[in-house]
Amino acid sequence: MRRQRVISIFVSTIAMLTMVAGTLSAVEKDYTKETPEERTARMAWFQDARFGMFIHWGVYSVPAGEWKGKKDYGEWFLEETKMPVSEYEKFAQQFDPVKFNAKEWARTAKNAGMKYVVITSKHHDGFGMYRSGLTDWCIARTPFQRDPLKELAAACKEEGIVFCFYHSIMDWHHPDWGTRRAWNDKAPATPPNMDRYTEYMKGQLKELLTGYGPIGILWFDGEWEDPWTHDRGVDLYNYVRSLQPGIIVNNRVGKGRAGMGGMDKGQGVGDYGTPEQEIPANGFGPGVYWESCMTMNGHWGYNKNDQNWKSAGTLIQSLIDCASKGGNYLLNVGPTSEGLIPGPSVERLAEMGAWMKVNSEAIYGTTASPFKKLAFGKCTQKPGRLYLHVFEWPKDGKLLVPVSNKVKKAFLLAKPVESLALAGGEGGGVIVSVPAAASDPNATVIVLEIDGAPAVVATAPTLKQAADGTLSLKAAEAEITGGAKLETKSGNEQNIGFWTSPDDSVQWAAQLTKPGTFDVEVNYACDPKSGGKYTLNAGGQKLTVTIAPTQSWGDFVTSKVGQLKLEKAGAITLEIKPVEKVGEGLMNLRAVVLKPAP
Ligand code: FHN
Repeated sequence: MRRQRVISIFVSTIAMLTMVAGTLSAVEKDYTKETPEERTARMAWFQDARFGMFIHWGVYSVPAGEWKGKKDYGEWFLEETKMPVSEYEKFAQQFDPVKFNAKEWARTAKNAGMKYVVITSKHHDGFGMYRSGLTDWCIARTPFQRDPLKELAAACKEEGIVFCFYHSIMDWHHPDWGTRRAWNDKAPATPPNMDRYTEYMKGQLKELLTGYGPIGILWFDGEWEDPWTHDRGVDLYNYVRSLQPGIIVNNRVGKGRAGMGGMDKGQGVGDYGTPEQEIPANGFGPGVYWESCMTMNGHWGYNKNDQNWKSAGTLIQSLIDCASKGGNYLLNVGPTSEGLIPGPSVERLAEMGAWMKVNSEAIYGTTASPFKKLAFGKCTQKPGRLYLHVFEWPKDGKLLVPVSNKVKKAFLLAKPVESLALAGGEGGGVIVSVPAAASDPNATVIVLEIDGAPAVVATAPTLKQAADGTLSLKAAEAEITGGAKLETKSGNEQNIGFWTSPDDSVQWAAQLTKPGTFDVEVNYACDPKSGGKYTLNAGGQKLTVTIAPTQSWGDFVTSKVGQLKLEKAGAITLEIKPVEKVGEGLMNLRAVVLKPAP
């Protein structure tokens, strides 16, 4: 008997020492040092998923964006009203989402074709959207005596959706956050203490990462203020990974993010880039992970007056655009204080789901397009298959695809049994004969089954002069190099913006059949405090243009900037390059038009 007791004490001691050693090594391990193979394996589900739901939900949904006559608030309500924190806290007593139905939310995401959900566990206002044991500034202070994150975690699990948290590093409510707000009347007289704050934040993250099951992504935000440092970011990255080693952490855990462009400016920490409210002009090649997060209207948090909803077509084409560049699309909903996802959001998600029901094969598990630019739309690919997402349906029923591969079969993804006729394109490429009308006005997918890796060929430019000799070059038809970006504004008008560096440039490749002398007109907008100079080059000639600012970034005018003598027919490239920038950026460019000079 005595011998058995000794053995069982010995075994349990070994077990306890192993567990402690394991925990210590987990906390001390530098997870940033994983092998490329380990990283690829950990990122695999994210790379394949391509499409997620962002949820910004908090007590800021009680005022619903409106306060004392102003109607443009969202989740930054406390910061923008600068109301005393003690006043803001009263919204918690009014937050009672009696209509919240986690299963409904999870089904809405699933039916839209979304593979993961990222919900705010804590936004900048510091309010915990779960029952925290570390503060009563959380759901426990509301009449809603349940835990919405626990319910949503369970519902997502049931629907096979990866559950993820958004957690703000910056905390306007906590007295120890380094940049304390003057209106934080609940803070003590003692100065903030970032070490104490970091321990508090780690404590809440431990609650979230040990109490809500496997978490796919820790989506940090609010890293930009000075009290947060790169070193704190590395430490937090390792802490989070020590709790769930397989978790993915975005690049806002540290200080490496290059503004709203979202990508790492070098030596950052975190697993992927986070462009916000924009889609990069080009992808970043294999092994560089990124995800564009965007709103459906103009707000992240619920704003009852904001009815400026993007169309379902715009949302579908944004998803395709991200996938065609090897990135993910994280599309936001801002639920009400009653616990409902706004109707217009639900409608658009249902339309996206109907498109995904037919075409998800062309999104999930695909990699970036082999083409720099396609005149008719975008492309995604899998080994042996090109998925052509056609936005502009060819009027002549002929789709020119610039590949020289042997095409074994071409078909509409919506009608895989009907093969489409193929022919060789003049000057290379393959011509696919397509039905008279697109089967989906938002985007119709044509599949090319090809032998081997895509062999891209240069083909004759598709931009051509009109019958009167006018050559119109639109923003969406440009090939963009550097950080400049194509933006879709309300009314689906598109312009190229974010020209902030000399490396940013745009080019149009066009076919000139009617040479001559042309007046060059530019349709652009430029904030009064911005602008600068650019060169416009074509046919060996160069115009240097000084920008005359307009009323605002949204005030577009057409200005004649000079003349070009293009005396040779054939392919031409027109390029615009910044020479010097004043203020925020060069301009928002909608179009360049070459009109035959009188
Ligand atoms: O300040 C936040 C904002 O409220 C929102 O959460 C977005 C979404 O990513 N991120 C920050 C702004 O860049």
